[in-house]
Amino acid sequence: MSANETCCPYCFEKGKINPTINRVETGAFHSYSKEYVCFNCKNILDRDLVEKKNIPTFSIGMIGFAEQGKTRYLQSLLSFLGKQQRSNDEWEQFQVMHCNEEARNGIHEVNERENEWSKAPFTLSMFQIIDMPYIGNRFIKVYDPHDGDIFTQSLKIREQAYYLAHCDLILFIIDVAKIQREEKANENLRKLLDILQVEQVLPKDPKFTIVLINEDTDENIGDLWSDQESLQDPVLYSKLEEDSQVVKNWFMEQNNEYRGFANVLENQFSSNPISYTFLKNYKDAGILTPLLWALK
Ligand SMILES: Nc1nc2c(ncn2[C@@H]2O[C@H](COP(=O)(O)OP(=O)(O)O)[C@@H](O)[C@H]2O)c(=O)[nH]1
Ligand SMILES: [Mg+2]
Ligand SMILES: [Zn+2]
Repeated sequence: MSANETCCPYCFEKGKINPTINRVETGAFHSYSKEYVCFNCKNILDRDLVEKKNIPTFSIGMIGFAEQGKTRYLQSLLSFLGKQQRSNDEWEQFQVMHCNEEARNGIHEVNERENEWSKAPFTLSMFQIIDMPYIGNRFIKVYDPHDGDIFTQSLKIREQAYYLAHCDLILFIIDVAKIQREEKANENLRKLLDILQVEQVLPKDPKFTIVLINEDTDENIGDLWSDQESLQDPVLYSKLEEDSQVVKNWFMEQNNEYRGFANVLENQFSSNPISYTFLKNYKDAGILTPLLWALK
């Protein structure tokens, strides 16, 4: 892709996107607004995304069975970042800027714009983080599927999870308490690995983060954030890896099926180490761990 080309975050077509200049009438006055519209899917693209090529973009694709917390995780991440921006004691310069309606409203419903693309099987939430400790500036795109059942069926994965191929990080959300109550849980996990293999919907060498959620527990599995004085603790990164290993071991001890799943994921799908994180509630800083891990 050449420097003046853009990869549309909605339809993934690459090309040069020229601005449209619109005359805006306000009473007796008028002004001009500049807008970028994708030549293929006609979605309006955030101006910064097109113009500020020097800010790196990072894409996150959600995987997880229905009702496991994918959408809730994303909503919680956005509200956590919003809270960080409002608090004035930590992350002083930090800002989060929403680049589309979906990110702004935290809504994750079918896009209602009148175009072909509105039938897309996922919601894209785009935002820009500015002066985040450790990370700096980034555009973040998060792809969240509408239909939670896509990850149990070959055809659906092929037709609907194509966004995964364009992601830098695959975020696998597993609600541990919930999945254990499901009859077909182990079978579904195994099936998913098979489908991912056959359908080849993953990017070449993805980063994976497994987010294990259990709101019912009193246990602390991994304690990355519990003794964290501040989010700016300089030793945070050195603890990330350690913590991930603790969570991974715990996960693999739960049952043999999980052990097999973790091993296959590690051996077949990525040469990057797979990171694990444990979340007891959606409000604490643990929600950030996958971002810190992925963007370091
Ligand atoms: N999306 C969402 N789900 C919530 C929220 N609070 C509780 N939940 C529950 O969290 C569970 C996971 O929902 P969701 O994230 O939509 O699952 P998904 O199918 O993996 O996207 C469901 O049982 C929801 O009812 C919230 O604020 N947003
Ligand atoms: Mg959802
Ligand atoms: Zn497009």
